[in-house]
Amino acid sequence: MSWSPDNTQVNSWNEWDPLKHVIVGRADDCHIPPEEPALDAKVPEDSDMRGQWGRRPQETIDRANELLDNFANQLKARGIRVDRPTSIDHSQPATTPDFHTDSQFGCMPPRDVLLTVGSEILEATMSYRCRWFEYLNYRPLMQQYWDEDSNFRHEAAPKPRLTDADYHPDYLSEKIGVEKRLKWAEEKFFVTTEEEPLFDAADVLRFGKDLVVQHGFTTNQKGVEWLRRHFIDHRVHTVNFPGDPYPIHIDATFTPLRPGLIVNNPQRRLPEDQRKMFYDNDWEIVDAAQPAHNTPPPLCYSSTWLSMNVLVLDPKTVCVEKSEVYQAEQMDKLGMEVVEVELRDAYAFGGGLHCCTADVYREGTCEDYFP
Ligand code: ABU
Repeated sequence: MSWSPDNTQVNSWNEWDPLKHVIVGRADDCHIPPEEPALDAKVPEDSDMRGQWGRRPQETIDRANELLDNFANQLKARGIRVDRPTSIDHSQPATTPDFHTDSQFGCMPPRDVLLTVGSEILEATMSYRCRWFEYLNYRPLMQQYWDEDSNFRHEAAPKPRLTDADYHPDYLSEKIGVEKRLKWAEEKFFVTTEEEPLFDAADVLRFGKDLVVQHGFTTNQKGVEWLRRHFIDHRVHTVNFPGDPYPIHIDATFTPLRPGLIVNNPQRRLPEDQRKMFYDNDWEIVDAAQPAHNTPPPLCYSSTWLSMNVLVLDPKTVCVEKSEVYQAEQMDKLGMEVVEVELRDAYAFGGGLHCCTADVYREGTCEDYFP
């Protein structure tokens, strides 16, 4: 069956094949959650977010939604079907028999929660307590896809317990310092323990038959092992980026643009021994351009490297945030047509252009790029 915007089909095997159907997040009712171990470990020590929590100011929610709506319309104008989540009430506490936190997070960014591999969409375990119920924002869409596509596989990884045993207490100190954080990252000592499998979907990059997974704050080794046992027809590779003192999510660090070409954050270079599979198969890994900004926008969890958090529409076309002029220039030199998208005022809601989307359908099949 060929693709039609009216028939849901779930199919996406990599980060670059022609995009036809995507989910774009919403900023609705987004909260800065109260302190909790894994979240605190990610908030930079000098951040304006330390000690703050509660619903984000309405004018910032409205502005972020304006930008997300515009992005959705840009994609629709290119013939791409865009679906949006249904916001739950994020002011509600998240309580299970094992933990309690006073509020939730939001329905941005979907990339953290939903991992599409072929005809499957897998809900990640997540590792923040405030994000435990986040999948509920996407359940109306999952139900719709289930009803419309008889091949769709809706899967959910085992919900973690997220007791205190999931977090290293060393990371709970107020002042750790970047030097110690970098040493810990080098030693692969992260905030999450190996108590149970944990992963965020945004730690996974899809290269057809190969899945490349970052081990860091949000994904532990058991999480990678769970993915390996789940995707039995895939090869699952663990990667680390020791230059990152706050390692969550791979998509501001390692960005494939098309078969054979990856852009890598120059402060978070993939170690030489982990490059072998790429070099053995004639892939090029180039340093990303510098971000255009020295600091993230206010109340933002992410780093300035959202500059390279781009959405590839097809192997020749990429969406780049409008103010990220150096990244756009580099993409142009790498032979990509650049689509400018204004999103910086939505960064604080959970990320950039890759983060704020989740694939539903890309043309193409499962290829072996690393035979
Ligand atoms: N969600 C991607 C954020 C990564 C970073 O802060 O660099």
